[in-house]
Amino acid sequence: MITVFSADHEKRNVRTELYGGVLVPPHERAERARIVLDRVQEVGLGDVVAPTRHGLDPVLKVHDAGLIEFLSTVEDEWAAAGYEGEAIPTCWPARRMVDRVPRHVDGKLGYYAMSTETSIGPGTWEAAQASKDVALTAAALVAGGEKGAFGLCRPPGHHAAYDLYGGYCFINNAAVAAQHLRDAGAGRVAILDVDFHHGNGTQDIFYRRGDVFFASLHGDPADAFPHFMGYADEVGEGAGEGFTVNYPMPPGTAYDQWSDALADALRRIRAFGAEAIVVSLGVDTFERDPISFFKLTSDDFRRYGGLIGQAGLPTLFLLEGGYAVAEVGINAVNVLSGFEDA
Ligand code: 5XA
Ligand code: ZN
Repeated sequence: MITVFSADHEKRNVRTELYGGVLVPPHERAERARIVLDRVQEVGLGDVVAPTRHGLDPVLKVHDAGLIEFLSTVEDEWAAAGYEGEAIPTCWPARRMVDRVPRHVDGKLGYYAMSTETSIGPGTWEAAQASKDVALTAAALVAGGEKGAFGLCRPPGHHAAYDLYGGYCFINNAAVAAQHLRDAGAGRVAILDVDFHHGNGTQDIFYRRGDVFFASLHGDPADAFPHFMGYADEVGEGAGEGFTVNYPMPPGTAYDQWSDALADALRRIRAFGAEAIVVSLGVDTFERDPISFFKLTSDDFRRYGGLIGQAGLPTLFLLEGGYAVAEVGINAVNVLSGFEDA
């Protein structure tokens, strides 16, 4: 399987994450991508290639132009405001307030952010663009006939909604890639989100569409980020009704229960008639992940890669979360190896 990777992910190198009321070094850090790449090479998964540049047109097919303009200017606006630290929102358009984009950068941050852990610093926007180029280049490989491809994306994407960033995400790589597969001729595309956290951004983007099916297996939002989306009764709306399926699961969930949900999601994807699958591959379902509460083992990742492979569809894997740094490479590549061996 070919891996697409860009060293430009290193340009996102923020120092802070607001976590537990303290500014800590980010869980989502460059070391993660280096370790996954090392593991890809160690097991000889296949060639590693650089992405080609795709510009912003594919991004604007699934995101609000206002969000993209904000992301492309916020680093300069924050510096011009004279602040010492990294850009973190402090104020939101909460219930009964006004839906209007403010002039000041503090207001814009609150308008476009869904959460506060995602500090922005110099190089964040460049890294986010490189990450979507990784996703698009890998999507083009699948559209061109590869059975599988791996986009080693960093920063991740699945929390980025039509007009929101957060949860370490800026551009929704899976959404951009799924749209690319549609535009390249796939009539129906499925997105399978196996990250521990609900893919609220991806759900938001496709919620009213019947051509892209979205399935997400995740920690119950009553107990887990993103808290305000991902319940089982969210099933899509209008033309999209019936094309979103959520599998929220409780603390302590292990492979038996989790893989039952995966089998059901794959059954639904087959029934939908998907011609390709985009997998939002977060490995923060791992038993020792520091910010999650599922109990998958490293062997379980290989097992479920095999289940995805048995679906027999062209499949694009895009890296999302996973913060047990010592095992992030083993776990992500176990999924890919399991898929290849199916
Ligand atoms: O998949 N999403 C993540 O891993 C980010 C979670 C951020 C929690 N504050
Ligand atoms: Zn996650």
